[in-house]
Amino acid sequence: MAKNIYFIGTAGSGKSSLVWAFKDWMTLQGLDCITVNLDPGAEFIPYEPDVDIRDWVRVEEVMKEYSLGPNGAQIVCADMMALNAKELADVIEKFKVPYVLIDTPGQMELFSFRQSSQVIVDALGREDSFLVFLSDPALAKTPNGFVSTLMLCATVQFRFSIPFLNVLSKADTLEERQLQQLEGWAGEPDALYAALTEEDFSARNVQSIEFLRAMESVGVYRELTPVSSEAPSGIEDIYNAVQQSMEGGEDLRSD
Ligand SMILES: Nc1nc2c(ncn2[C@@H]2O[C@H](COP(=O)(O)OP(=O)(O)O)[C@@H](O)[C@H]2O)c(=O)[nH]1
Ligand SMILES: [Mg+2]
Repeated sequence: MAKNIYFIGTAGSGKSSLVWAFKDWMTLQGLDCITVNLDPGAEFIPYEPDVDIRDWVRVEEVMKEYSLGPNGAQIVCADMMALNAKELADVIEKFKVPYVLIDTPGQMELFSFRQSSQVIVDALGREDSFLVFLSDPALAKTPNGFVSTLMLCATVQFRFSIPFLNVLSKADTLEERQLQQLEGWAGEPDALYAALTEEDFSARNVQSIEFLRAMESVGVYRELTPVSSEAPSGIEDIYNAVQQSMEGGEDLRSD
């Protein structure tokens, strides 16, 4: 069975770039994979997807056909994808590759909060799925934003209940000092509590601390893996996490 790796994150967090960089890395390692675009509204994709949902569903066409604006059409498209789930699974199956890299819609909620994504995950094989959640440094670099991105990640994890890795995308855009600070917050809740208190003493942050404590106690608080599609860096860490989630973590590379 192929391993399906989903890349999920807020708009512009770097999903498509990471799919491209991951594919590139896999190819260099001699690992066979295909890329799947699940964004029916994608205008530019930095790689040539092997399987493209736009062959079945396109936002511009739905806008014309149903006289809808872009937002309404995106939602209709997200729901229409479920109708093509079986066919999509059949097409992917034919490639007979061990890894399927799946790029999801730009707007995270279209994939995370619509029922159709569950239909797709099931059709492609839930048991063999892995989720890479991208935290955007633009949001994650302040203590309050960091908590927000952890909550988004927790929400996605809660929706899908499949093994996942929380990555900090575009790590190359951060200075070493900032990167270390973020890694500190991720690895050490007390450092984040302290940063939140330092950031501001308002009720808003007291609430963030309470949220964080709750997340810590349910085990959502996990490490954050810095990656960059530009550098590139951290890609192997994603691969290792995927391997570990599979039985025995067997490495398919030739040596
Ligand atoms: N510096 C830097 N920029 C990145 C990286 N990944 C993505 N970007 C840029 O961020 C923007 C959004 O990336 P994209 O992959 O389209 O995000 P998506 O909406 O999540 O698919 C683009 O302008 C990318 O060039 C990265 O690792 N480093
Ligand atoms: Mg994209």
